[in-house]
Parts: sequence; C-alpha cells; structure tokens
Amino acid sequence: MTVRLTVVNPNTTESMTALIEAEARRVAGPDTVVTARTPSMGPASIESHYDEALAVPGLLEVIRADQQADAFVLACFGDPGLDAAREAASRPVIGIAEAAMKTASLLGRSFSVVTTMSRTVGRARDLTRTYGLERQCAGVHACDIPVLELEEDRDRTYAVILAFAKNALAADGSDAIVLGCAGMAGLPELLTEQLGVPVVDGVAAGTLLAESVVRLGLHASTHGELAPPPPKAYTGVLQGFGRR
Ligand code: 2AL
Repeated sequence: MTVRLTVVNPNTTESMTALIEAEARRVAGPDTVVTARTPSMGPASIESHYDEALAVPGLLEVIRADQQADAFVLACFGDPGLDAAREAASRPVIGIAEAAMKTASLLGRSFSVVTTMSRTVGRARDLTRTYGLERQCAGVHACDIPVLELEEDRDRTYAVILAFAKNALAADGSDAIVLGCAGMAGLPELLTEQLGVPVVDGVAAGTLLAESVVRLGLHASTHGELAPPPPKAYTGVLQGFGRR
C-alpha cells in the first residue's frame, strides 16, 4: 500500500522546506511518498505569536489545494493552526510539537524541550498543557538562535544545541530531549549518541506517526467539532477561503 504524505513547512523559506523534506524522506518507509510544500504567503520564519497567526492562511491554502495526500504533517513547533488544518483537511494532520512531545512521553518519565528563541517558550509550555503533557515536561530551554540561523552553520548549531540539551537534562532531571524547531531536523542521531538519552525531532516523529495512522487504516474524525467548517462569505484577501 502506497502512503502519500504532504509535509507542510508553515514558513516560506524554501531551504528549510528542503531540509524538512530530506529528513521526512529519510525516515519514511519504502512505500511512502513524501512531498514537502512551502506556502505562497506568510512569514519567512515563525518565532512570535504574530508570525504564527499570519502563517495560518498560507498553510491552510496548501492543505485545501491538496486532495492527493493521505495525511499531512505540520512542520513548525508551535503547531500553528493545527485544529483549523484538521477541519480543512478531513484527513489526519499531525503537528510536530504534538508528535515529538507525545513520542518523548513514551520513552522516559519526563522530557526537556530545547527550542529557539526565548519568546517561543510560552507557546511550547501552552502546548504541553493542550496535549496533557504538563507533568512530563520538566522544562523548556531557549538557545536563542533565530530559526533561519539554525541552517547557516550546522556545526555551531549542533554544538549549541548539545550544550543546552546537556544543561537541560542536568537542571530538569529529565530523561529525554525534545527539539523545539523543524530547523533542528536531522540532529537527533548524533545528539542521542552524545547525550545517551532519546532525542526526539518532531519532523521525523510526525512523519512516522502520520504514516502509521494511515497504515493502520485510521481516518481523521470529522465528527462534531472537527467537521469541515461551514461555507460562508470571507472578504478581502481571504475571499477564497470561504468556499470548500
Ligand atoms: C519554528 C519552526 O519549527 N519553524 C519556524 O519557522 N519556527 N519553531 C520555533 N520554536 O522557532
């Protein structure tokens, strides 16, 4: 059975989409076709509530236009617009924060998140509550590398994340690390080796969870709250969004 996954990078930086696609393809099974997509509008990176809000129309446009995918992965750690994406898709949509945190919760008693900018810490904490993982999340640590700088010097990024992860494990007494940005995809293997604890990247975890639910023959619940939104008039630049 062939599984078609669309991995949406909710920011508009193509090089980051390429990184995300490479990691999703690396972990996906042989009969899984992975396509990564970049929205036509939105912020170059997502590291504020403002960025998150304005990333949502672009990612919804990608999802609404894609009738081929069996499931979607939303590849930004704030899981922007996840509920709206589920309503719009009527197929499984997996957010990478949800995927990484839920996977980490299976592997140890507690995890620490190592994320990008300090201002994203509150959002990560909110998500632990949303996903019922507040008790398992022992701490959220910001390395203060802007999202787009993660790509610039991978050796420096790796060294900084390693140092923050070591400190997080010691300070929090946790036993797993969750990486808090899609731009950290590809780092876990080496980090796991160095740290001796599971290091979970949401792009990899989200891709395999999306693949799993499809292979299990499970479809998204469109019952009740997650039914497709009722058509209605949308105006201005959002005009096209009111139609199914
Ligand atoms: C992210 C992410 O995963 N992509 C992006 O643009 N911003 N998350 C983050 N915490 O900085």
